[in-house]
Amino acid sequence: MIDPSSLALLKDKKALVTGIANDQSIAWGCAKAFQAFGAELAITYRNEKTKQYVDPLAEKVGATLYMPLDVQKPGEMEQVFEAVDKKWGKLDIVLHSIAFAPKDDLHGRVVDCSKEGFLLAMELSCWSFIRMAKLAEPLMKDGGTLFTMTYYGSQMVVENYNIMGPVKAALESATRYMAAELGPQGIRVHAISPGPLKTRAASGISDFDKLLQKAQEKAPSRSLVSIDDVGVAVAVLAMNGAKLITGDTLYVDGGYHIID
Ligand code: 0WD
Repeated sequence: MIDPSSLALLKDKKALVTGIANDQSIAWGCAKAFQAFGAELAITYRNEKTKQYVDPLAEKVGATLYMPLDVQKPGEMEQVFEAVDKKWGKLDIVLHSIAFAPKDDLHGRVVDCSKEGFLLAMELSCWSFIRMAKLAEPLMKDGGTLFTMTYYGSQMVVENYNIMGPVKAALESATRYMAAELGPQGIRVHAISPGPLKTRAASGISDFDKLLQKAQEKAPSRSLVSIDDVGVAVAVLAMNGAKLITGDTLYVDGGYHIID
């Protein structure tokens, strides 16, 4: 018989999960999987408005730390990492699942985007991951794993993805550089590229239903991905057994990206 505790492959690991907006969020799928494999969780919510949707979720997974984090607010990220340090004195896993672009810039051509919109999208969706890695580094004393969420629109021109394409391309490149820089300390850095999922963030993209339909028809699996599919894949990569995988963009898309 299998001893269930032998399956707790993230036992004793401390994980910080950011970017849960509600129970549809990709970050929620990851939090559930981390917890199922035995990790202890710190969870952040964006602000008082979104807190009500995240409260029951943080409770469900028994989050030890529960704090606000708006990556645009100066000092708030530092406070989160200080609290983690105080509580645990170490950190094993960080999940960055945050993206933002102003509506006008997201809905227009890349050629037309404003400087302010471009810089804000880059700051919140890309630089915030770099900053998170910087703050996590001293806490990842036994090595660790940093994750961010990206999308295929970084590699190919996906209709309506617009300005987020170049932003995600920068995020994937930052992932490679940080993986090279932090690798000697046993810190791995992954960009996860899920297929389209109907979340709050996705509702900002025009004709998203068309994207879902195309994904289902074209992917070799002929199925859409769920947040649980993404969560389990991410959790597996956080396990010690995956210690030599780093720096890649890993697709959880039913194989969509290999098909012409
Ligand atoms: O199809 C999709 N949904 C895909 C999403 C496919 C591939 C990748 N992704 C990416 C997104 O680009 C993003 O990086 O996954 C990540 C998570 O997105 P999600 O799970 O699809 O969307 P959602 O549930 O809306 O979570 C994104 C959250 C925000 O939600 P709200 O609605 O509260 O803005 O990103 C967070 C926030 O929780 N967020 C921020 N968190 C802290 N500070 C900030 C911020 N300034 N801005 C957004």
